[in-house]
Amino acid sequence: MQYKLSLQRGKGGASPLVSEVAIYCAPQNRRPQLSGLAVAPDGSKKNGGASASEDGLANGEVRISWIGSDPDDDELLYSVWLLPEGADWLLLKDELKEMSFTWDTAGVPDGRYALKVAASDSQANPAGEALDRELEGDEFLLDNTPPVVEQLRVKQQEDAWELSGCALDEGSGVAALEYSLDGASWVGLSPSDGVADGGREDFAVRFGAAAPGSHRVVVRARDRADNVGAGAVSF
Ligand SMILES: [Ca+2]
Ligand SMILES: [Ca+2]
Ligand SMILES: [Ca+2]
Repeated sequence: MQYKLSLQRGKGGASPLVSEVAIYCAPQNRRPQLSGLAVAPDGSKKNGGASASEDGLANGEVRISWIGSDPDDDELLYSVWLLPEGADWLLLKDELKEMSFTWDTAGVPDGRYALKVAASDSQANPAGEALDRELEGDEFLLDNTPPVVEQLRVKQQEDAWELSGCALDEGSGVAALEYSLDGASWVGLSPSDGVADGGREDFAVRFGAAAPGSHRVVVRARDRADNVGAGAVSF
């Protein structure tokens, strides 16, 4: 900054005198920053064993979180937006002061979605000088539908029994299979192709001779979004 003062003698030839110069300027508002937009659980990613309930989330709840800051330390207000596939952005929540939002997805169709968060420093700046920032996250998969276990059959094979069937999950895919015979503990079940990872997993397992009488075997399947579906067969 530079300034110049032009001084002129007043009437009578008195010499002007400057004793102090003060300059006031308002600092220019700077834009908020946003990073780290995350969605959990994300049905398109392996959960790493952490179930939704361990995050303090109820079934069908999704936690959206981000990190916001402002170089001027302005208080920020956030809004969260949802983009369903093939549609326009919808406002999920605005006027948020916290850097997370728990979204209850009950009733929201399964599918692929994108999210964005916007931060504004309008609380701390006059109208016309407020600035905002938007951050769009990766696409994520919402899957609230449990797998279906079907075509369950038990066949006698010499001195053993063979259980077969399939598990189907159109959303995030089958991630784990287990069975329980007559209410005994759950036993892991390996799908026929060796890896539980697809929209359809066939399986067949043999177990030892059951005692005479009628029996019931339950098979349960978990998808990557931690939804559990089950089927049962009596023999
Ligand atoms: Ca600011
Ligand atoms: Ca599913
Ligand atoms: Ca597979």
